[in-house]
Amino acid sequence: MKLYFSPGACSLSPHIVLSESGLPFESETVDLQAKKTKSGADFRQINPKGQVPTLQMDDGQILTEGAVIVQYIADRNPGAKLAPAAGTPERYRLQEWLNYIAAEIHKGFSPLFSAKASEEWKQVVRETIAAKFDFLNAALKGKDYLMGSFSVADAYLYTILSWSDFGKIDLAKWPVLKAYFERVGARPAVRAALEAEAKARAA
Ligand SMILES: N[C@@H](CCC(=O)N[C@@H](CS)C(=O)NCC(=O)O)C(=O)O
Repeated sequence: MKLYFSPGACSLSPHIVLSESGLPFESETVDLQAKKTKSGADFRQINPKGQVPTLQMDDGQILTEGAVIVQYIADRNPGAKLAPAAGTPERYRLQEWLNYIAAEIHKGFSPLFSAKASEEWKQVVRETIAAKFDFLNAALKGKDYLMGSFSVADAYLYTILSWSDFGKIDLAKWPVLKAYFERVGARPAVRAALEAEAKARAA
């Protein structure tokens, strides 16, 4: 498996999952502006969407869309228990979370990264995100992780929450969510992925 990633981007989610899985993998950074990989390849030839995360699977095929990539990785090592077995009701619960994180939270943040978005619009975006954080804060009450035990959905939500400071959203307003963010961030495999991305950023 090979992960194409950009340090700190949403590709951190599968990077965490690879780290949690204990599976061997390769990785390469992508310059998202230039659409070039670190080794100089034209990234659009690898993924015509020009987006990370992008995963080269064991059979050489390219897989895109973070919510799907993390499930592929989890299914490569069921023993790591990163996702319930396919076809079970619990797997649909996981997919319910992954789709919510992708469609509502992840893409909800996008305007906060846009140089073209006005400060007025960004404030509207922050209010929309705040309502979703109210929901997450309530949903996580009494739970360590979204599914009870750690799953790929936590890797994804952690990644998006890590953008809060940049987006000028103070997580302290949601104490349960903040404690959850710190809990996920303290996991050794998560720390390892963060360190690998910091090193890649510095290289
Ligand atoms: N639908 C994709 C979206 C991925 C995405 O938004 N990737 C961003 C980084 S977080 C990206 O590659 N942006 C560069 C671009 O869109 O040109 C997914 O869920 O994986």
